[in-house]
Amino acid sequence: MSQPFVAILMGSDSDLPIMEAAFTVLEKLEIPFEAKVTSAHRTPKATHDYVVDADKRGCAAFICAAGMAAHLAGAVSATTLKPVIGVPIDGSLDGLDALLSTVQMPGGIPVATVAIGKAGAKNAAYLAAQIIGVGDAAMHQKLIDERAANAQQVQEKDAALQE
Ligand code: RP5
Repeated sequence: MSQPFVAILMGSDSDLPIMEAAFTVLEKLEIPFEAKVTSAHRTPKATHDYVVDADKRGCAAFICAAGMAAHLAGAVSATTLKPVIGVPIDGSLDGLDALLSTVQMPGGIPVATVAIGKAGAKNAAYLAAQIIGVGDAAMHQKLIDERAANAQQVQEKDAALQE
């Protein structure tokens, strides 16, 4: 079987500039990923077929970004038992419409919904890394090291402030 990877789905190429924040984190952690523009509404069959295929090829987690009536993460979750992380995109109404569309899933079909926009894109990648880290000691250690480095940065900034 091929190496586990993360699949990043976007409802539109207009979501790409936001989702680049997820690409950066996955690249830093050396996690293979695929990025695909596919829509729950505009290309429902292609979305379904991609998810079924990615699932079979060893996708460890799906990250789905969509704005407005953001049903992509929900549609993906309906198709797979792999973890699905939803990133609401601000396409209208400050992204609140997308947040609610992504988070309000019926029982049994979960979507782990992160913050609206770039902060969410970044955390979606970290959450996918943590999911992989459950069964991968090397990934788990990378995340421990990264948190330690982040903590050290905060302490250094505070130390500079106290001077
Ligand atoms: C959603 O509608 C997409 O995910 C995007 O966030 C939003 C607008 O799409 P475009 O009209 O820019 O293609 O489906």
